[in-house]
Amino acid sequence: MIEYKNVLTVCPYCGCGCNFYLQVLDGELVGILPCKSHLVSQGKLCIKGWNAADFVISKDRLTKPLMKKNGKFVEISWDEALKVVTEKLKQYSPDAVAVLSSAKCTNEENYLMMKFARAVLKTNSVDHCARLCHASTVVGLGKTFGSGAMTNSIGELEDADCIFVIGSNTTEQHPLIARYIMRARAKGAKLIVADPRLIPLTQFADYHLRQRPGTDVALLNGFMNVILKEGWEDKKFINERTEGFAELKEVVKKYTPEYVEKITGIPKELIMEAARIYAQAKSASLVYSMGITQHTTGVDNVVSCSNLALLTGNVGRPSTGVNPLRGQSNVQGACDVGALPNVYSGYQSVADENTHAKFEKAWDTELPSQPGLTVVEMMNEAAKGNLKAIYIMGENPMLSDPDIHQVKKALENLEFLVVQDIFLTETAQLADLVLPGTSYAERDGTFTATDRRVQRIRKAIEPRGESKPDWQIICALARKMGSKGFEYSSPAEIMDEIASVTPIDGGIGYERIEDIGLQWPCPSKEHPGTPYLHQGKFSRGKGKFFGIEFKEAAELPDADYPFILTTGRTIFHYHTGTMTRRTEALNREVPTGYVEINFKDAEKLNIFEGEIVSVKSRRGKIEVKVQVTRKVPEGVIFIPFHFAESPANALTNSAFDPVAKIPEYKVCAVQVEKKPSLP
Ligand SMILES: Nc1nc2c(c(=O)[nH]1)N[C@H]1C(S)=C(S)[C@@H](COP(=O)(O)OP(=O)(O)OC[C@H]3O[C@@H](n4cnc5c(=O)[nH]c(N)nc54)[C@H](O)[C@@H]3O)O[C@H]1N2
Ligand SMILES: Nc1nc2c(c(=O)[nH]1)N[C@H]1C(S)=C(S)[C@@H](COP(=O)(O)OP(=O)(O)OC[C@H]3O[C@@H](n4cnc5c(=O)[nH]c(N)nc54)[C@H](O)[C@@H]3O)O[C@H]1N2
Ligand code: SF4
Ligand SMILES: [Mo]
Repeated sequence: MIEYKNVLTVCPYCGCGCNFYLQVLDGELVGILPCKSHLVSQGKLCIKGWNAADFVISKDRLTKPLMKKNGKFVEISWDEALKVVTEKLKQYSPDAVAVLSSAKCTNEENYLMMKFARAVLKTNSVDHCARLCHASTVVGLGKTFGSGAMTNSIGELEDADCIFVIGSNTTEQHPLIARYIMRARAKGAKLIVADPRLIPLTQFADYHLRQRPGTDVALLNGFMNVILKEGWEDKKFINERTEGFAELKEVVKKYTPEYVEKITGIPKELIMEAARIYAQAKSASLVYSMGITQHTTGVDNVVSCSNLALLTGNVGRPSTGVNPLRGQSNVQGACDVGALPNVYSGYQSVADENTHAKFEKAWDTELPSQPGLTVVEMMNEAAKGNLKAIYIMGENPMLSDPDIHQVKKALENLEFLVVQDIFLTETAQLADLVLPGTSYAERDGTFTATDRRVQRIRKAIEPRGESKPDWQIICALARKMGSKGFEYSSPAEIMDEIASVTPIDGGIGYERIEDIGLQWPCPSKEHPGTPYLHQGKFSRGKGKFFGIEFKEAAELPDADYPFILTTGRTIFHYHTGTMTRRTEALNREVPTGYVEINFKDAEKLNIFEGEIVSVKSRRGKIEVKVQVTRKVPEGVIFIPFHFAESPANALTNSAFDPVAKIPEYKVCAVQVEKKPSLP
């Protein structure tokens, strides 16, 4: 009998959290249908969402555990695989092991992975790609507001009077959020975009502020200088709801529009005009992403965004706020449930004695209290030989981490590397053992979208071959290592445990999120969830200003490396391409890597559209196809990091923000060379 069904689930790509139906015919995945009733996506999807079935049924999917013997992978049984992993991991002291969790995996799996690291391996060295992404947000907004998450909801953007997009290519990277910005625009809202590149949104912007990369602190201080000079600040809000104003006022004094023009290259009139528009709007929403966070001054940039919103009273009301757009389908969730080296679920500090005692009691075991290593630190320690084994679930650092020559050295230096993925990635190829996980379409769980909305993903088809859901693999390993507390019968049961130890998720359970999901904080079963944060009171009490001085990026152009390289994404591909490059419709649009170079620079270097050039930094060199364009300004080139054949991260700098430890993906110095032509 032919069985046909539609299974409602969440898109596995970005943090917009769009819902769609997986169409299943006779047990096989045959297509995607959008979901009209979903709050955010409302029956729309971007091109990746429409095509999110292809990679699931790819022939390249991992179907059996693999072990490297004499330099080659051979298939082994699950029994053998689990035995090898447990025997190996048991050999090492807690300081010599680390775990990378995954924003592609569910909340339940991330919770289990951090529980595995802490309760079984006895280390707090658990981290994930949020470190490369919004670590600056978690630290920065934590300091100023007390909570490092998007303050408002996606839908609220539509009713803002002014939207200030800084360092977010929203149309390409959060397409279904960009829709709400466009709707606001259609209703008459003013749009300010601060971005060094021409991006689709700049066509619709009332003001495009085109700064030199890495100068956002100066720009934001410039806004605040103008606002204070003109008396446009919200005095009542500042008095009643904030602290630290005097410090801020003192610091921004010298950031006059003239001075800021010198640093950023943005004409002072534009800065003055844009500052006025933002300050005088009844409700202004600030939206940011990697253009703000991925700098050695990432935390400073985030705090500056928050300073501006506090100064003008644009927090704690609908359609206002400071809105970091979280990237991965479940990066918000992976952070929320504690896949970070310094906190348990719900951002409860590992260093806090009461929290420590609470988790020791809940999990009935001894736990480490020293915060663990972050992503880049793990690679550094592995290179030095201090870290001996890493267990990576659903990440591909061999393409996504900065300075991949170093990453390769580090991973090769390990005594034992286990990778749990759905494909044999560049990272998995270096592993001693590879465990096959299932894709999002083959298991149950929850993802948390960027606006803190916890939503259900649902199993539509059976796992490929012998692959297993990540949560089952972690549980099987933990039990094999002799640990208690990993006997779950379903993801729903894991969520109940999360709710029981995590105040912000206290009221969340599967029975409540069958339809539309719930936004944390949701402390009790009666609580309706929280569309916007900090109403009446900030999570930390008062909102805090910090006076922030501008600092240059770690590596600036010079005579040898005269260009600034900035890296990022295109709408058609996702990160290291494991999924989108196995999707025909997407590959057809952008089949290989490229470098965007300004037409004047191209002319000076005598290079042409489509030509292959070499791009070199102090760390490496790649060959890549040229796109001559106006999208980047003179002196700046852009390379997306999706492509293994021209990996941007062979060039990037692993210098990181001192507190958030996020690497500077958005600025480093490079040279572009025309290749000698054939005789
Ligand atoms: N199609 C697609 N969508 C994605 C992803 C993907 O890989 N592909 N990844 C997801 C993930 S994990 C993330 S984190 C998000 C990222 O989403 P975004 O942050 O929007 O994407 P990026 O391309 O990294 O960079 C954002 C913008 O920052 C600008 N920029 C560069 N340097 C600076 C600077 O110094 N200052 C300012 N103000 N801007 C600067 C760039 O020109 C770019 O327009 O996207 C998510 N969505
Ligand atoms: N140069 C440069 N580098 C960057 C950035 C940049 O802007 N510029 N951005 C950074 C940012 S913001 C991010 S978020 C990181 C992303 O870095 P990564 O997280 O390393 O990149 P992904 O390709 O998303 O890796 C996810 C992996 O999970 C696998 N996977 C998918 N679904 C599942 C599943 O259900 N289970 C398991 N076990 N595995 C699964 C995929 O096959 C893939 O190998 O890259 C960072 N790197
Ligand atoms: S906007 Fe994001 S969540 Fe929505 S369909 Fe596209 S990739 Fe998926
Ligand atoms: Mo990200």
